[in-house]
Amino acid sequence: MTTNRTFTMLKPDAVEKGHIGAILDKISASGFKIVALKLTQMTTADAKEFYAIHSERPFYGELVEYMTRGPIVAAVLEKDNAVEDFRTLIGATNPADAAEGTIRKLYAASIGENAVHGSDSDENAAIESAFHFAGREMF
Ligand code: IDP
Ligand code: MG
Repeated sequence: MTTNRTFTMLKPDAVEKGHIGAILDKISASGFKIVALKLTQMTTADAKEFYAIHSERPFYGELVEYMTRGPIVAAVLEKDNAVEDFRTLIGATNPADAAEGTIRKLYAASIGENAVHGSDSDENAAIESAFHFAGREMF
């Protein structure tokens, strides 16, 4: 996996509120190329596995419930310095702490329902992309 890619999900709250187009537009306008894209829904087993690193945290059950309650948009994005630049674009986990103009500041309701996911490392970007996409679905 090249190091100029990251993985994102537009989470169920963002999809429910009709923000798919606006968020994808902002991502594109910020210089990211979409190289994989789908509307999908995670099963409970999927969400437990995807967020296994958080299994001991008090919010794990709530997180799995939230992430499985409706469809998400999964995408792989390409740009120089993709992982770090995308984390900057989405803003802090808690939208109350997110910088002005970030996706979470604009579209997230709370620390739990925070509209969007962004990988935290090149290694996790590759793992998370492969979790959601077959090789032939990534361009
Ligand atoms: P990140 O998404 O900014 O990387 P993480 O700490 O990796 O944040 O947490 C993963 C996800 O778990 C968050 O995006 C959010 O949906 C949820 N989460 C994190 N902290 C809390 C919390 O304190 N309460 C409820 N949900 C949380
Ligand atoms: Mg994280």
